[in-house]
Amino acid sequence: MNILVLGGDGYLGWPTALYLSRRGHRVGVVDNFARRGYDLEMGVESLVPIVSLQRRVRRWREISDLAVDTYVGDLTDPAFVTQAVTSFGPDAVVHFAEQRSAPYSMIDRNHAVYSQVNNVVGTLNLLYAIAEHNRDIHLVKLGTMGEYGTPNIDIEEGFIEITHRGRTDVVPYPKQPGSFYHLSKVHDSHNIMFACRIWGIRATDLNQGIVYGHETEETGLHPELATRFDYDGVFGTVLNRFCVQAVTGNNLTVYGSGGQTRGMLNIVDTLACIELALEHPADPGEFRVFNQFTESFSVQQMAEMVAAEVPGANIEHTSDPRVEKEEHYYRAAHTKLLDLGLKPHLLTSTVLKSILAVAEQYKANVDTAAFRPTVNWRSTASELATARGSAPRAPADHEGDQAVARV
Ligand code: NAD
Ligand code: USQ
Repeated sequence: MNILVLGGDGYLGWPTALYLSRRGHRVGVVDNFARRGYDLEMGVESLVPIVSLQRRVRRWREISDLAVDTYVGDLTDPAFVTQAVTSFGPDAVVHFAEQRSAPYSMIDRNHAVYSQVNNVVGTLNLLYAIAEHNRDIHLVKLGTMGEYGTPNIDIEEGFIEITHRGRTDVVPYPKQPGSFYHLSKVHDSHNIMFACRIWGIRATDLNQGIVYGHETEETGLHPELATRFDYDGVFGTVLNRFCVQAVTGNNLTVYGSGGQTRGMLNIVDTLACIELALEHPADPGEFRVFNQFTESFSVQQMAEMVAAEVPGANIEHTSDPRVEKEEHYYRAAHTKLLDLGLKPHLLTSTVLKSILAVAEQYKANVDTAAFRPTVNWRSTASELATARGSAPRAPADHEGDQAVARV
């Protein structure tokens, strides 16, 4: 297949691009380097050093003899999106290219507006480009389990059958997300579902849980193929953060009581799920939803699992900077990808040891000040807003790349 990977310079997009390239697909990568810009804005860096996209792509070609096309630009620019889609001619588009941090979206008004415009407008431009260029393109879009929130009933995969006053219908599962970022994914889902209905587009919305881990078969082939590893209080996700905190002798920061329960998956399963969705495309006009996670754990359980691997590691309960339920019911369906053949890589002690080993290898790069949670949901302007100003910026240039489009 010809597969265009949007957000292909990011944590998940880059390993996905390599994985698909190695499996014989023709791969193109789209990115505007906004993620690298957030690092500059926040004053943090990936724990594991990453080289520029162009250098990554050159290194991949040397190692594999496989080419990856690159398109540097911003999805909120409709002309760029149309040009990338028409010139690459994809059979499928895998769309990772969004601002993905809940805390970042909650810094202040400008960051909330930026996150929603970036994500919703980018996706809308993509839907138009697909509708105008080729309605047969299969859109595989990264959503989030956080779209559902934590209702007091079982979570279904996208849709729920409801009987109301004697009549029955199947409707989108109610959404109660917990940040302006998570809300952007809900808005995307509605727009994609509508586009499928009116234009006959085929789309798979992957409501993914929290991803952990770092290395994949392909990224492990050379240090210049490494993907990013975030551990800071804004972009670091919980399990990866706990691993870095543990190996650096810092407390594992459980927010509140730690009863917050989330669907989790290994980064290698993200790649497998994308491949399964691509190999079994949605039908024309179909909007389908897969819940993409393999296990669920409470934050407290994850902290205890990590602490058990690192002698002397200490768990600290801080007050929760977010507005979320600290204790709640959680049972979410996730059978559709298993039915397609997913073989989960579960969170064993061996897997934890491998993430801890990455953290150990690069611990000299850790800025311990970055662990601190700096964004509070209850406030309309966090300390980051006043300390850093509020206009997110993409870096202007990366090793001679074309200038990136506006952010
Ligand atoms: P990431 O921030 O590392 O990667 C996203 C990439 O998209 C970045 O390289 C960024 O520069 C690019 N991008 C953002 N806006 C863009 C725009 N307007 N135009 C072009 N490129 C743009 O994030 P990630 O962790 O790889 O996540 C990828 C996707 O998966 C996101 O949509 C995220 O919401 C979703 N997701 C991630 C996780 C997780 O745990 N990491 C879990 C569930 C869902
Ligand atoms: N948490 C702690 N301590 C920490 C960090 C986080 O207790 O040091 C808690 C948070 O309060 C939250 C949970 O851990 O209850 C998860 O937080 P997170 O930052 O790991 O994940 P989240 O903000 O939900 O976002 C991440 C990705 C996002 C994706 C989402 C999937 O950044 O892109 O959409 O996971 S899901 O959670 O299923 O919505």
